[in-house]
Amino acid sequence: MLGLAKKIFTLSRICSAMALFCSLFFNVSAIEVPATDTAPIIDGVNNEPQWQKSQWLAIDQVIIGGPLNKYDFQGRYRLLWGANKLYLQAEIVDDRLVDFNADPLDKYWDDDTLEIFLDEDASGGDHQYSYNAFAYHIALDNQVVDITPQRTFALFNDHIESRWKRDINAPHKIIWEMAISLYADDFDPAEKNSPVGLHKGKKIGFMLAYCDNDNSETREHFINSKDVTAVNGDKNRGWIDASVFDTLILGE
Ligand SMILES: [Ca+2]
Ligand SMILES: [Ca+2]
Ligand SMILES: [Ca+2]
Ligand SMILES: [Ca+2]
Repeated sequence: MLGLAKKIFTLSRICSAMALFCSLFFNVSAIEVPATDTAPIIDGVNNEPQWQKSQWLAIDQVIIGGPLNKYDFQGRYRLLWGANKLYLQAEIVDDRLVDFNADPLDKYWDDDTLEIFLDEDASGGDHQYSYNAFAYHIALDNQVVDITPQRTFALFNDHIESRWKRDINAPHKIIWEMAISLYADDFDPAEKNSPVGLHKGKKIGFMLAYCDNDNSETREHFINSKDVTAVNGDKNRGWIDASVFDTLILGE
């Protein structure tokens, strides 16, 4: 028994020493999310003091499209958690906001859309046609869409409360705020599902991206919070494989 404990201890020490190497080699990183006792108001206005607890993180990795200029797109985000919700505030600069496809279930990825990748138990793995993880697309009308196991598109509006507003001092800048409920991989739209409870130390798979279209039939850029290793030349892996997400750790 002692021998086994020692082996586990030794293994954990090796893993700790390897953590930096692993994080560099596999491009996996952990983000600590501060807790808040007071829920921010989801109104697209950045005036709650609790946001100051959280560091801004960049949305700056071009996954689809050519080089970006700063007028075309800039983005950053920060996170808080509390009361069994994950709170997201994103600051987006986009020269033209478009919603060409009015039907929220029609080619929603070709309109300006914030995309939240969430893997409630940080399991990683394939989630393209399962609820092992979600790839929520939040449209400019605040509707939330993902693909179902039946390979159809469906609304998940009760999973995410979302509001955005233009900054009156910088009209191309918007503040987008969300309160997100997390659902486990046993989610079943035919049943009544309860959101998962959150606690300090919980790990959650997460990434954030923006689909930017301004003038085109299909989106012009897809910009991610994380660089993703390409498979067969394709970096757009988040909607298929939760193993490419970052890991959130819920903190104090
Ligand atoms: Ca607010
Ligand atoms: Ca743009
Ligand atoms: Ca999962
Ligand atoms: Ca746009």
